[in-house]
Amino acid sequence: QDAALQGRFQERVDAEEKIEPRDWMPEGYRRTLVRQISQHAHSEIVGMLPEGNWITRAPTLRRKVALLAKVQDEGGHGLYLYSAAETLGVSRDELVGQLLSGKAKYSSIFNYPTPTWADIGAIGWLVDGAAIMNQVPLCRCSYGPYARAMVRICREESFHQRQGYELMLALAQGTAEQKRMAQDALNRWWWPSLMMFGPSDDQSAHSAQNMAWKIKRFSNDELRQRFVDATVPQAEFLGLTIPDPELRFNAETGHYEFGAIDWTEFNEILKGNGPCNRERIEARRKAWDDGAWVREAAVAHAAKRKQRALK
Ligand code: FAQ
Repeated sequence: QDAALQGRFQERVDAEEKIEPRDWMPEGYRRTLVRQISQHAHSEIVGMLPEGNWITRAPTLRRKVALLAKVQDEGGHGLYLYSAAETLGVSRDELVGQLLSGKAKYSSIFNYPTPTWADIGAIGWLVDGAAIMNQVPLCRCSYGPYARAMVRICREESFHQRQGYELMLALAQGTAEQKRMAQDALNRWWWPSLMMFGPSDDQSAHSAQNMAWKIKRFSNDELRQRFVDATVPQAEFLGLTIPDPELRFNAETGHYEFGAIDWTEFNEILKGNGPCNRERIEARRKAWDDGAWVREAAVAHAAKRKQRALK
């Protein structure tokens, strides 16, 4: 019977029908989605920290308002994504518990520091740029609640990316010192941004099954290549240099070829040994502890309302 259900499920996926929370689904499909959606949600929430570092120090009111709105959007993305994960039968408390205990992963990129204002530009341009490349295909993910959440998220990410590029443009066209800051930020964020797409295809444990289930539509390497092809001309327009001596355009393939990624750095970050891993988790634990009174008050308020309704 299970084989028949599996067959019917795969037919629906192949026919591009959306799978909804109450539909039958293989246990592996459910587990994979919980893993990916919750990691994605954690990334949004932890991703608020590197930029949050600059809200109080943004150079103008206009920049401050834009950054505040962007970081707030990221909190919102985290919440839609936790809600999408909850439709698969896990609770938000369980997922947050996995983040705080160090069991759950979040994107490697958020373990790097943001020492200068130019980092805010580089994050918007490169990190949101990479996020969009990876996430636009997720709007067609076979799981309905995740696909629908991604539509709104991608629209907002697109604004975030422009915010970052415009900031980089202002720096690149500014004083020599500002241009130097922009180049320094590009030097530090380029390779980590390429790592965001995940391990190379021959090392990617989940890709083949995820693509058969139409959770992923393109492989990690395909998306990484698209990102490089889109971003190199943007760097040229800024008058900045991509920190890769092996980068060159191949006129025959129409793609940029790039140097080898340092996977040791990536693996160390995944093991918790990146420059900011400990700081990020500590910040989230503190936020959880400091928010205890809000959760208690919300529960007490809900209980009171229920009591009143019974009277
Ligand atoms: N960091 O077999 P695969 C954002 C793990 S954007 C850490 O290839 P899969 C917006 C992977 O989980 C960032 N871990 O896995 C923003 C797996 O480990 P596991 C978040 C990584 O799932 C911008 C193992 O390596 N975006 O937040 C990373 O098929 C600015 C093997 O990998 C998403 O999460 C990594 N970079 O493909 C916010 C998008 N890459 O679970 C604030 C949704 C791989 O077996 C500011 N996710 N791993 O222990 C995806 O598309 C996929 O999950 C991939 C990985 C592509 C990330």
